[in-house]
Amino acid sequence: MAEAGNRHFDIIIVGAGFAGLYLIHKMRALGLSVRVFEKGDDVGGTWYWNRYPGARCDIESIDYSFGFDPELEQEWEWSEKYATQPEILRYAQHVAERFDLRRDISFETRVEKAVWDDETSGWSVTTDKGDTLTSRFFIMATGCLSQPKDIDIAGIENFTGEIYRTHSWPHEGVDFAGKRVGVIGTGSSGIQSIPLIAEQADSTTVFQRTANYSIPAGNGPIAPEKRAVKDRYRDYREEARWTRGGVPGPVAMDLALVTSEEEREQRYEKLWAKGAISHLALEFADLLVNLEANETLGQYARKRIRSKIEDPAKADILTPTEFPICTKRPCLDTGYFETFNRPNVDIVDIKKDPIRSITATGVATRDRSFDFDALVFATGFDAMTGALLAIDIVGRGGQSLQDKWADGPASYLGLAVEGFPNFFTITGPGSPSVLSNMILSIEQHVEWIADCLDHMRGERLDVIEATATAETGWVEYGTASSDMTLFPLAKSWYMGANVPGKPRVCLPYVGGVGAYRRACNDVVAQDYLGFRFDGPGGTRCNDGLVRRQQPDVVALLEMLDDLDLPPFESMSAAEARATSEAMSAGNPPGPAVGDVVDGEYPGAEGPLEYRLYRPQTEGPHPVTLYFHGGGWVLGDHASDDAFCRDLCVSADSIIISANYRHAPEHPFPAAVDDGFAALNWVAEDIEELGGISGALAVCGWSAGGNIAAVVCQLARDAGGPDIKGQVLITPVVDGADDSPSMTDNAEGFVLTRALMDWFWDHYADPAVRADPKASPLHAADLSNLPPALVITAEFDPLRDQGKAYAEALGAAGTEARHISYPGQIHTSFTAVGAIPTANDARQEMAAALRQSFRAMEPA
Ligand code: NA7
Repeated sequence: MAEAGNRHFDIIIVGAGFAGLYLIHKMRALGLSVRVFEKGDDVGGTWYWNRYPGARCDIESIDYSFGFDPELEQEWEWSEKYATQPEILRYAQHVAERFDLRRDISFETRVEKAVWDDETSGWSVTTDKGDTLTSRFFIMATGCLSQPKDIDIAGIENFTGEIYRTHSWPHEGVDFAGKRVGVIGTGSSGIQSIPLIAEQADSTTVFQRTANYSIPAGNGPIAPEKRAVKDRYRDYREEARWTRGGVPGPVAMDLALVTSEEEREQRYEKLWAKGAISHLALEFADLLVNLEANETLGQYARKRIRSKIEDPAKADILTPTEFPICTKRPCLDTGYFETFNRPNVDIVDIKKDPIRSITATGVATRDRSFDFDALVFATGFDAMTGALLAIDIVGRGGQSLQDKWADGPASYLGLAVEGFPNFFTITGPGSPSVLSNMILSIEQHVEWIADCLDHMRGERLDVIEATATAETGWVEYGTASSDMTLFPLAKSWYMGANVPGKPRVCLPYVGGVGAYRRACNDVVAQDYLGFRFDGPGGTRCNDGLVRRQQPDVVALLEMLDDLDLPPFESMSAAEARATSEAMSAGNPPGPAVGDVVDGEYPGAEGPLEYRLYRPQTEGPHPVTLYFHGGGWVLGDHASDDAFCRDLCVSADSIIISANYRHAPEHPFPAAVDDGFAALNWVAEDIEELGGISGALAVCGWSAGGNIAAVVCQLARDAGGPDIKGQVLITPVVDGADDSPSMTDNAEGFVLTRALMDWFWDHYADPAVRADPKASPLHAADLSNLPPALVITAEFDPLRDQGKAYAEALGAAGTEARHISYPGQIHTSFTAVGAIPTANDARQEMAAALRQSFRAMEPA
């Protein structure tokens, strides 16, 4: 090897793309010795290999560039909005020269194997040159889209013409003039190269399996406002670090589904004019989570695509329909669809007329045969895991990474793998990687690793390894995050679906770079939570999960944290009501129901409002009387609107949300008296309300759960009305609760202990809190009550009292079921749309109500 005899390094790195380059720079700054192995003969990684015509970045260059060095970012001038491959390669070369990085790189050298050695606490790394070197740390900077997918089309060896692959294009370029060219693949690489190939070639035939969404790049000189970013680059980069995709820009909180068609159209027009994909899916908050919302953008995109293609038959083939927009990487193009208006350019739909094989002279489909002088394959990559698994990496106890990942990649934060000590992956699976501005994500990983190694040195620790608990927790968190989105609906390389036999899991973390960075920082702040260290400084491990709540709950808590609102308990009741109303104003709407009627019912001491939700199905229906949450102080009959709609649809029941008098103006027992009055009114008028006589259940959330539980007891004691079932959602049932859940969740999560105390102080004097009408858990008799479903949340101060109530009901002979939902908080269940991970719980509630009503049907 070139580097005079040194065979041991602190760090061995694979890959001299942007990740490898920055790693050298950072590791050197720590005084560590580094060796990079790179199979190409120069730096640049993906930008070294992908030299096909039209290759460009699809993130604007002002963003897609290093932010670690203020001088570098000022001295480099990008010539266009989206730089071409040669320009980006020149940039990588400039970085290598500026920081004198090449001297630590062995080019044209492929790493074949790396084995962890427990004896020496280090890695032994073998290259294709037959060298074996050792290092303490081994870092994969191999890129996410660097391992080409095998060509899975029969007969390629028969073709006698020229064969080109976009990912390893000849450095000298290709002249297609006078040639008949066939192109297979219409992802980014195909969509970028086809217009330029078609400009030269005699004829171009494109074989398309799946039509793709693409928007016009509108490339050209950098817009003045974007260029002005250089004047505030430091702040701009910092802003980028906390975004979704690593590019600053507006992030809408509003929803496509509640925006008028005209406004949506205008906003989509602007998006198209901007020619950027970084914020496409962020235009509305529901585009990536709701199919119907997504379809509004999909429809718009299809309209724009069709409008460019003259031949309706070609337009039919080229218009994408098979997956929700943005669940496969959307493309940016320059004249792609217009290219098909050339008479010598054709498109073949190989879903309808599949390729049988490559022949000596071209391509044979089921129905036709085509002759070509050249074939171009733009068939993509074995994304994210391909390059990692292409090297035989063997960890502790002889376990290979291939074996460990046989069912899909398991990684802690996409950075480290349990069983593989002192091993890091830059932008590995489980990190935002390909869903982000890659350079920004690379920088974050490199900096995290550098800080970690510095920490280890300071603490005299030699070995770091992710724990199984932390890794499993992160993988589950990643899956829960992607399951909330539409990504799993597409057969995309994000999901591993492009490579036959590859496990189908969402490879990148979908929560965005800001949320991800917060998680990485939280790991460090908690003494490297989930990592085990070993060395002269001792053995240590703070094991645990960095994210214990469900991803949507985490997002909500982080959003509330950012709002930095004063706590409710520091406000007057009026201020708290106003704040609560303002906060729920932008809540996602619930589903459509058949009818919504507002009216008044006779409360205990005068008329009170109610809102009735009627299903779309034909009536009459069973009726569920619902009591809203809000600690007896906040909310009203309309405040849980989305939840009531949802319950109405899924339980196929009329929901009557009855208001009750609130504290402190009307303290205990006003609310429960009104609740009981509402029950009597509904029972009496049930048929006029469109209900089925006798088919009556109650449901309530939080303080409303308290009211629902109490009215069941009052009805039993009064000899009626008859209630068929009760669904109690995180109910308040004990005014004297001091259980572990009260203490564990005292400081969080939305409902704190202090807030619960504040509610009680407004509602009921301590002297009366033990009254079963205030604390139904304290009733002397809990028998003969309606069958109950009690829903509790893991991170709720009220968790243990809800559980205690279900147990006490059961012990007294009342049919009672309790379900505790992991990772949920007090407010999860009624937050329809905002907390999709509580959908299962909502389905359980609806099923319980349906069961209560079914129980009354004759067998
Ligand atoms: P992509 O986006 O994976 O595109 C590959 C294309 O090749 C896509 O249209 C595939 O169709 C098609 N393909 C793959 N295998 C076959 C076979 N066997 N027969 C026919 N067609 C096939 O890769 P790119 O290189 O374009 O882009 C990768 C990323 O690089 C891109 O997202 C940017 O981030 C940069 P399919 O859609 O699977 O039906």
